Amino acid sequence: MTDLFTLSRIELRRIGLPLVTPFRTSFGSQTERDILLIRVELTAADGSTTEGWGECVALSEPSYSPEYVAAAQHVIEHHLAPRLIAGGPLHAGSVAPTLSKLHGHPMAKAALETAILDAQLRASNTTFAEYLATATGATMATTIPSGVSVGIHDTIDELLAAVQGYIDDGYVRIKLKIEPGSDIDHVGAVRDMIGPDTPLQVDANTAYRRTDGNHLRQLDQFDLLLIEQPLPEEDIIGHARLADEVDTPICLDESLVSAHGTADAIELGACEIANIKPGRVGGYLEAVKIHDLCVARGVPVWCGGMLETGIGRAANAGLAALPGFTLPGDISASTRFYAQDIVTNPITITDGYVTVPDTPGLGFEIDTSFLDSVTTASHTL
Ligand code: SMG
Ligand code: MG
Repeated sequence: MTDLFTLSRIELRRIGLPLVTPFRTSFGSQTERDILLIRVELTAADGSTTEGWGECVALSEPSYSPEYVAAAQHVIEHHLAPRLIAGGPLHAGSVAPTLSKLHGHPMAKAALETAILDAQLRASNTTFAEYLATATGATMATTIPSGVSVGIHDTIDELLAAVQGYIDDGYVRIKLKIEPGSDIDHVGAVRDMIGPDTPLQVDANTAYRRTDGNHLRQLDQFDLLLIEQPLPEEDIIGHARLADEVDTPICLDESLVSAHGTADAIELGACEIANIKPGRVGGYLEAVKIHDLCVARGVPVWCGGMLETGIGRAANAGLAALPGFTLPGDISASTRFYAQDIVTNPITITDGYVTVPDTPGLGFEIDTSFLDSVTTASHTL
């Protein structure tokens, strides 16, 4: 029986953080992040209050998915938060059911649920890993392998220099962003440079079409772990056909927005490996359901990234400590994207591994003065 809390305060904060280097994908280039953070205060039955934080992973434009940061803020202020408040006493597990009649907006919903989960765990002095172990019966890892996502570069020389830098940093798996025109040659050059033993995979962010099977089959020679989201997100049958045409396993990212849809994609043969991103699927609790169903079906999973700050990065590391996460995730050191993080205990890597946070809540501590210095707007409901 989970304790119930009153949602006594919700603060929406926008922050601006420059990226240490531009990050280019097939849908565009990011040079900075405009991020929405949610801070909640929960009041327990005994009157004590606890704060919690959640990060909304929506980008500033609807380019990765239909959500974007200003829309997420709007739907939280005008629809999600009012409905949660009207719903009465709550806990993290009641957020999704309460919001289920409101369609879409998984990243906005996830941000709210995450903040409530963080506060609830802090109130009971529980770590996220302890919570997940109790909820699933799983034995949690204490360290997880760290992969890095490398953007598209104009020239192969620039790409090789970037990859070499990440190899030097110790990353144990390289993911290359690809698009038509920056694919076969680029991947081949990287494979030649890093040798056969370093795990390598690619991510197209929907840049190809059903008719590209012959072209993508050229990637088979590079012994890749997977090809991530080659086709548009709604093209499940196309991914299933591609999985028959190409030897490299097909992994879905953008297409997977719920446990239900993931089960269907697996059944159709479209999803041989799953990228689990909590924001994309409506929160960490839905992400756990997807983990569990993939384990039951023998589908390997890994944790994706959305250039998170220390809030989302800590929570992702906790999630990826579940045993079904058998492939390295996009959980890199905070310094891969940011010169300074908004937490005092940013994620770092040691010998290619990230230590799973072990402090109560989702495992981060806010650096209040730095957070204030990068805050661009704040609004309390
Ligand atoms: O957080 O390390 C990270 C980024 C990982 O490549 C990454 N994310 O499609 O998987 C993906 C992308 C989505 C964001 S691109 C701006
Ligand atoms: Mg992806």
